[in-house]
Amino acid sequence: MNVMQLAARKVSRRLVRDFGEVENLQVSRKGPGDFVTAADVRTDEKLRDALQQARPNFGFLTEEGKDIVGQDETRRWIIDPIDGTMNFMHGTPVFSISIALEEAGEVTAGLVYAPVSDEMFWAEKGQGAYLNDRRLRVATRRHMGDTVIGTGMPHMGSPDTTGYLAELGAVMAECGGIRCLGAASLDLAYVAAGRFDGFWDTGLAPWDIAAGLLLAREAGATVSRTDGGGNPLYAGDVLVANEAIHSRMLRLIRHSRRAE
Ligand code: 2AM
Ligand code: CA
Repeated sequence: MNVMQLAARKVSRRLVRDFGEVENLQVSRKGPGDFVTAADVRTDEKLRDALQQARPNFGFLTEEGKDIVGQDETRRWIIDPIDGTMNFMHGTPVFSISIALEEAGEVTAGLVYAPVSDEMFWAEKGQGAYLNDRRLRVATRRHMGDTVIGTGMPHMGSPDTTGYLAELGAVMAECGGIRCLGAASLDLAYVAAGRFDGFWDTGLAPWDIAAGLLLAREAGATVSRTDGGGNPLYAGDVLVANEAIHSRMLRLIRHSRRAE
């Protein structure tokens, strides 16, 4: 965790400066709705350098680079140098650096660092989740009407917008409010922190959610796929909330699909 936090803080100084000059950044398109900034690539490289120096044998799975198998084939870093790239490009200060450590196929440590607000969300398996020095717990609200629910909206080129709108309609009709941060890692961190009572999204990549899922679990959330099934990490669809809200949201999402 120390190694991970040092790496995140080290690269964040330049990243925040880049964010201040976002108009001057060279941007390139990376498929529909997805953009890569020069800062993204540079941050990825610098993060890998810092982590590799500290743990030379570990591999990598990162959004910007290719997969690298380490000498130690059982350990790898799962990295998103900027989660919330759209926000970053549009001058909205809601983005994060996400770093997770996967050991023998299981994520054992994760951090989500929002450099503009200087919020370091972190968790180690079995040790709880934290925001800076403060222990995190999921919110205890049990009634949908009291909840604020986070979600990720489909972007250009997403395959099933109609299905999503049915889910959104169903959840919207019962919850207190819907929020969309535009950075899945932070949505999950917000559930861990009790700021959101739940979150669901589909079509996510492992680097978007590896650290955030551990944060949510360690804060006491129920974590599943949106059909209620097992580990969302490589499936990319996720439903996270306290047990009561998770169960209600699962039913709402299932019903909306059947009604479609
Ligand atoms: P990114 O910012 O690293 O691309 C937005 O709801 C979430 O979905 C973010 O975590 C974002 O990660 C992720 N995402 C993945 N693919 C995307 C795409 N093609 N367009 C926008 N967001 C995408
Ligand atoms: Ca991402």
